[in-house]
Amino acid sequence: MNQHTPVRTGYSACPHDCPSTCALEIDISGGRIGRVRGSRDNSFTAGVICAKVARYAERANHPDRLTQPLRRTGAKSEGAFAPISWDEALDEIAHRFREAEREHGSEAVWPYYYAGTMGLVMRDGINRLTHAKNYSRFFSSICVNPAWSGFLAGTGRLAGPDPREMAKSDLVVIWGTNPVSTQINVMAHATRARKERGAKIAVVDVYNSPTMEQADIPVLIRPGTDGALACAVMHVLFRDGFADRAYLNEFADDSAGLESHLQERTPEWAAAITGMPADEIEAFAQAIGRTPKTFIRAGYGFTRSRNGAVAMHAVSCIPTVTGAWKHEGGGAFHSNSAIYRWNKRMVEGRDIKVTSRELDQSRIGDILTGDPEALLGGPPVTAMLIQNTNPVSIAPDQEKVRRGFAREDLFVAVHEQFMTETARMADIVLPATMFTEHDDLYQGGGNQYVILGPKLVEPLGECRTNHEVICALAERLGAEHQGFQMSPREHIDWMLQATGRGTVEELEEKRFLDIQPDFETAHYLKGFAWPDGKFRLRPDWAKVPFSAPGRFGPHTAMPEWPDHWAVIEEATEEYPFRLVTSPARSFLNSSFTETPGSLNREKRPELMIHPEDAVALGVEEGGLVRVASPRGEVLLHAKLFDGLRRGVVVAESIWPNRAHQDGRGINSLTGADPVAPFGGAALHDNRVRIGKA
Ligand SMILES: Nc1nc2c(c(=O)[nH]1)N[C@H]1C(S)=C(S)[C@@H](COP(=O)(O)OP(=O)(O)OC[C@H]3O[C@@H](n4cnc5c(=O)[nH]c(N)nc54)[C@H](O)[C@@H]3O)O[C@H]1N2
Ligand SMILES: Nc1nc2c(c(=O)[nH]1)N[C@H]1C(S)=C(S)[C@@H](COP(=O)(O)OP(=O)(O)OC[C@H]3O[C@@H](n4cnc5c(=O)[nH]c(N)nc54)[C@H](O)[C@@H]3O)O[C@H]1N2
Ligand code: SF4
Ligand SMILES: [Mo]
Repeated sequence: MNQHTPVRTGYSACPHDCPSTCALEIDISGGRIGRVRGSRDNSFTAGVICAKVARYAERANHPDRLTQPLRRTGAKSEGAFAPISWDEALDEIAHRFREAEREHGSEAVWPYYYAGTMGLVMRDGINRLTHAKNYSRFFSSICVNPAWSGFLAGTGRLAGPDPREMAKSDLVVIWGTNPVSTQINVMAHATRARKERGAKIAVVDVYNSPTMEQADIPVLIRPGTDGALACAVMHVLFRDGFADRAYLNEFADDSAGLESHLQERTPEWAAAITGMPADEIEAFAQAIGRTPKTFIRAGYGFTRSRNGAVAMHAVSCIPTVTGAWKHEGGGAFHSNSAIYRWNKRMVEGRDIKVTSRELDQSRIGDILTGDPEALLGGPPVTAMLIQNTNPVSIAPDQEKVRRGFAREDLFVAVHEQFMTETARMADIVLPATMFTEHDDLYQGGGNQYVILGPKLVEPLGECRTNHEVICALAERLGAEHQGFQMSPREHIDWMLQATGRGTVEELEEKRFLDIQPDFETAHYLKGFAWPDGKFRLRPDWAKVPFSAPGRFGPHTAMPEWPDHWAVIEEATEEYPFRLVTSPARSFLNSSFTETPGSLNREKRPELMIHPEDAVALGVEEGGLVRVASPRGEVLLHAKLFDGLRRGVVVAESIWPNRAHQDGRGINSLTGADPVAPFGGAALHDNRVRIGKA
């Protein structure tokens, strides 16, 4: 930054798909952003942000940012494009959408998006176009469905104790999440508890993650076995008198039924499934039993398995057995999504009557390759608009995804900040603004703040916002709704007012709103969110209040009680290893794979493998290995690592496909078969075989 240009501070929120949703303070000088810091005034962010966003100037001011609309000139995926004007680009998209509709009906058009920005206006506005045109709807499934439905199965509500209470806990159990890499603020609050009150930190993971390295109680298990671990913990809690029977009688549906079900779920039983020695399971259970203020921070990672919803429910039963929900600094927290209750009528056009099918995000490979079942018996998808997501890299069953995008009869427009691997497959590429270049409104999934992210600098080059693109297409396509006539700021104001949260001017003044529910509500002291107020130890999945177009996967075979549900992709003789694709610290899904700071730290795509397994395979440190699953194969460099159970391998992800030697990325290995009961992708649940390349 030029030292002679004055620096001012802009206030914003991190727009990325991360539960922390940090409140930011951004240096601005000469129309560009510089250093980014976490806000100290925001009590959840508390001055802490991750390194990749602190270096955001690298991304915002990157020489490879898209700055003008482009039209493909060569073959699909060749990457040859020529600049065109915005009018030409938008006219062509509208023309192709109309053609698709004329040929196959409106459902042939599938607007596709995800959470590359979490701004409520820029992310969700695409649904208004979908609704107004009765295009195929988007069933969002890739990230949260198993986790959210699993949590809801017990509590009935997707919220919990104030996450800042971690600092007041005596035992913080970080379960199936790696906050050092994926949501740094959790670590900040947990380590405060350790420093200020001598609290212990337990970490449940499948490898010695950067978070587990800091644990007082490391709980290292095999992937997809969290249900077994939770059952054994509860077995010990009942057996050794740690169950709070008075609490259970008042607040749970059938604790006697659970207790008898758990009779045989002993630590020895769980040891055989989890790979964790029974005495260590005992010690973990004893720590939970002896510590009334145990705070379980349950993440997403352990739910990205075919039994993920069952596992999340099992984990959420633990504080019900001990009654930890009663205490400040106790209970279980996963997400606060239920507390926001936004009125999205205007932004999403929810008042429009829609009859179109809902296509599953995670099954984009099946959908684009014409699987009749995935298409729900309807017409093929022949036209797409894609915003804020990079499916060619991040979606499961990548071989199919790539075959789908290569179809000559498929028209694709991608609105992006960078030439991602999805953009390279597009017919039209549109340049998108970054969060500092547009107005938006954010909510914290892992906290309780509503944060305003106002436009701070002018858009780079010819970049336009998602909202501008949606409104411009609506006009060309004759889509009508009041929401297309409003500015982003008007949308923010409307949503705030319609939800009873004041006005945009007021929020501008305050920067953020703390909407933490009162203690009694957050801790379920007035009962859980079911008609009888009782936590469901024995879940009725048909009644779980999760919005989905149906039930999927082997949902009719779900266990009656918390359990190890053996539907995971267990290793076989042909595929003797279990592969997990844990998030890399310096990437965020496929974002930040373009910034030098992140690339320097991550170096190259690797497979972490136990040294004894490596010896057995004749694989050496740094050697190239070929990893194959029933769906595809990938080349990775071996990294010998003893912080894993034997037979488990981890590939920190998501590298661009082209970073792999033969251009095939990690999701060539992962599957898109839906997780029961409400869909989702089992990205960490893969059987693989490994050989020297
Ligand atoms: N640096 C970075 N930050 C990110 C992301 C990223 O890619 N990189 N992604 C963002 C997104 S979209 C999300 S949804 C959140 C997700 O954040 P988290 O809730 O942290 O979930 P994951 O990141 O999917 O996985 C976290 C951990 O779960 C472990 N895990 C995998 N399988 C199992 C299992 O069967 N049992 C147990 N106990 N552990 C298991 C993995 O090894 C990993 O360490 O993070 C966000 N933040
Ligand atoms: N193997 C494996 N695969 C995974 C996961 C895993 O753990 N392992 N994690 C899964 C999870 S949890 C998720 S959520 C998905 C996430 O996958 P994606 O939703 O695809 O997330 P990103 O890869 O971050 O891509 C977001 C894109 O949005 C663009 N973008 C950002 N802001 C804007 C904007 O304002 N406008 C426009 N037009 N574009 C914008 C960014 O440049 C970026 O290319 O990946 C999933 N895939
Ligand atoms: S921790 Fe998450 S929300 Fe906070 S700055 Fe980093 S990516 Fe953004
Ligand atoms: Mo996610």
